[in-house]
Amino acid sequence: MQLDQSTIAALAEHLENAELNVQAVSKITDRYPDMDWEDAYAIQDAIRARKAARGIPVSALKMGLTSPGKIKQMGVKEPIYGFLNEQHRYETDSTIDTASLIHPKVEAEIGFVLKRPLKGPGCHIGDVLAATDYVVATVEVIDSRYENFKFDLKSVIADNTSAARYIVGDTYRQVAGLDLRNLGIVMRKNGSVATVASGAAVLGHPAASVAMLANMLSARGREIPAGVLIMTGGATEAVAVEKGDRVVVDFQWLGSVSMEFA
Ligand code: OOG
Ligand code: MG
Repeated sequence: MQLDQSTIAALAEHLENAELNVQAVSKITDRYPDMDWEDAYAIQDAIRARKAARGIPVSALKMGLTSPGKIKQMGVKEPIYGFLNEQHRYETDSTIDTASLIHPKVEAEIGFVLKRPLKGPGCHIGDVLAATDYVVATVEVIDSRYENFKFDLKSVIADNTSAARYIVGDTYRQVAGLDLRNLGIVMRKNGSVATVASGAAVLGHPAASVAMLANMLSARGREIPAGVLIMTGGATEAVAVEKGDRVVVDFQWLGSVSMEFA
């Protein structure tokens, strides 16, 4: 750790205020170039604690930067994790308030829910599939609190990995017999195809993203609890949206997720 506790608390407040005030800020590594990974996750944890203290529970865990599309778009190469809150969960066919977001983008993600907790290290795809209760189609709305959506890895980890909203489909499937690598995903914006992907875009197999999360959490003495939605990361590059847009994502045999930005 390079930062002291009061700096971590101040940066958490600064970034959460940027979210709550819908106001972009400059990336924090400009001011704290020596901050390290532990500092970055400590700031994220402090944001999580601020929300918990106001009675806002975590409802989903997320991985980010797990596909070639995302890595190429953002120019940052390593998978990262963050969290999502219950108040930011929407069901498919919902309307999202665009004015409460700075510069939103949408990402198609495969979601997992476990029937038992998963603890690393050494977790692999087989462990994840054996522990999975069901998979579900999801869309994440990301919204970096940084100006122009530009950041480095430490800044984006501290900013809770741009987490903002998520929309969950209504088709739940058990994994036995499913070929998640060959799950075709088609994202349409206002009727035109915006981007396409396959499940394999996410670290070769979306379950590998869940395994990686368990292994990353174990380094900090944590595990993935049962029953919590895990978003495995955008399978494609993220697509910018604005007021008036309608997005529909078809997940081949996993239903579709749609939303309108108002
Ligand atoms: C960071 C969050 C990435 C994903 O699914 O890859 C993410 C960002 O691109 O702003 O949520
Ligand atoms: Mg995402």
